Amino acid sequence: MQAVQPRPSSAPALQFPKLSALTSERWLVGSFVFVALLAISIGLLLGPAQAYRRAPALRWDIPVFSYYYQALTLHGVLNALVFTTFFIVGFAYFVTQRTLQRALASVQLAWASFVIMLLGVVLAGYAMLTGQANVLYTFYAPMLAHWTFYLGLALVIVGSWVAALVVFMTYFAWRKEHPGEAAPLAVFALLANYLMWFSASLGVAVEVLTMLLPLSLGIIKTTDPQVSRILFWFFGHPLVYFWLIPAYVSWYTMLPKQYGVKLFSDPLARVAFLMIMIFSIPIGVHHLFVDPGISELAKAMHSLLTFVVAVPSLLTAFNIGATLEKAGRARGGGRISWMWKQAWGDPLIAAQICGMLVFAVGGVTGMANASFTLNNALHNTTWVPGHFHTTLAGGVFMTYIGILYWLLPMLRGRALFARPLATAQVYTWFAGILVFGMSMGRAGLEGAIRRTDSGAVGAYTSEAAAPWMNLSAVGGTILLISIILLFTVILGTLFVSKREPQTAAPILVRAPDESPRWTENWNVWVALIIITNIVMWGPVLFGALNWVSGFWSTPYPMQ
Ligand code: HAS
Repeated sequence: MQAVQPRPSSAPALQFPKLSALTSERWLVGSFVFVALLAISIGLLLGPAQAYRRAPALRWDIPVFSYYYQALTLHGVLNALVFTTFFIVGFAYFVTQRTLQRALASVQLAWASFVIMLLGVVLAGYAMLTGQANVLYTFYAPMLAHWTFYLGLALVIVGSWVAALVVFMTYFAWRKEHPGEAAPLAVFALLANYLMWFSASLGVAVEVLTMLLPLSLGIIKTTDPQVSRILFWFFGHPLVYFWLIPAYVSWYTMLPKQYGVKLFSDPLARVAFLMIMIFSIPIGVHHLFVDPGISELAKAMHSLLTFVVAVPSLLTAFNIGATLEKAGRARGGGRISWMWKQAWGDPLIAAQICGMLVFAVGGVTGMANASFTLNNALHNTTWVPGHFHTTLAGGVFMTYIGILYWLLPMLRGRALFARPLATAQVYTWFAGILVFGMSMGRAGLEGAIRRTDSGAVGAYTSEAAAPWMNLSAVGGTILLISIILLFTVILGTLFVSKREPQTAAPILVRAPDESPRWTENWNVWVALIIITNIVMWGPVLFGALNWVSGFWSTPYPMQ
């Protein structure tokens, strides 16, 4: 195992080397990352606790959060909503400044986004910790939470919109001064991500503001769970690509820089990001395949487009695979041996490559979900958590770990603490998430139902599923070890390791000459997003509305 030696940077570290800009960057990005880490310090630990709770051989109750659904809600919301959003917004600010080589267009607005999001987390956290929001991270009706939960999450989203505005403003200011130049790939990808995120989150905003919040405040007494689910999944699927794109930014623009090689194809990468942006929203009915109120035609169309949205990931596998081949060959590898000539001993790189390998497993399970017929057997089984632990907690989170391992030292001006420990952390996560994800998947094939308190005393787990649920607890234990290592490395980097001022971030700064400018026709993309979603979602929503008793309500009474 050989670590990659830092290479001299061809681009200057930062064109605005004013101390004030760097200091404000450290505080701003550091604050986002801090809240993100705080969220996962609770959220991650609840993961193994869930695995123990559901393993028939253990049936161990979580001592603090005795109610299964409270712990599951905290686990999902803190990891999948709070950690991700804070991490992505902070990362996007950092990448925008560094690649465009200019300060953010409005530091005040950037701080406003932080304050709004933080207020949101406090409100939602209050509801979850006091057991008044046991509605899971997919919080549609008919389950109902305390109003602070909905208001809190709405504020997190509004804060992220403000953050998107800041990034767009910074890009437009840069664009004025660089009319003929393609935007750096990392910023291009983040703009696509924010555009998709803004469009998608309109669905959940409508759901929260017109249904869940008024309901929880007692302003309305009935609602329509089917419409609520439709509006949620308009947002819920693109949400997963909101998590994925920053990981792809790392693979496309940081990994090549860390290796000192050129990305195989910049134009192909841009096409992949555009495809994700356009096709990630009009496919969300694949979460509703078993819902009776939606037409077969809509289900078939959304199933078809779900396969289309896998194409940019296949393009990514090709593009990044070819880039890794270059890197492996540069390290002495041959036609096949480039694969094991990767920098397996470097935690920053190993985290990303191991993430890709787990993601490939998760991708295949996603394709199985997308099949209308297979989905009937897989939906609501533990196969689905198996899928998203290999995509989100595997591919995406492992890449975020790789990012954290260079970002934290830079923000703190200290070296990464105990590199061998960091490398061990990467491999324990890799092993743990594979064992956990695959055993959950297999238990699902044996009929284990997700989101049931199957660990409760007296609960029944089928004999066929039990060994796999027990194995998932073994995965959870390996992950627990990895979590302890992760926080040891993080705390050591923040407070213990030696001071080592760093300013050069491993990001490709300039777009290569072959970068196409047409990919930045944002008006065209916005028009396409609107048209595809009217065509794909319009009939679904129209068909679900209750034309007799009022659009947003059914005679379904809510407590
Ligand atoms: Fe998914 C449910 C379909 C991707 C997350 N998904 C979920 C849920 C979550 C989630 C959280 O069609 C559960 C929601 C809930 O709680 O109910 N998903 C897909 C499909 C894809 C997909 C087709 N999902 C993701 C990603 C996620 C994520 C990404 C998070 C980040 N998913 C579904 C469906 C459901 C679903 C249904 C509903 C299930 C149900 O019934 O409830 C695709 O986008 C996946 C494409 C990916 C690939 C893999 C490409 C491989 C790459 C790595 C290459 C490796 C290299 C390394 C280069 C085709 C890019 C080489 C290295 C060497 C050294 C050689």
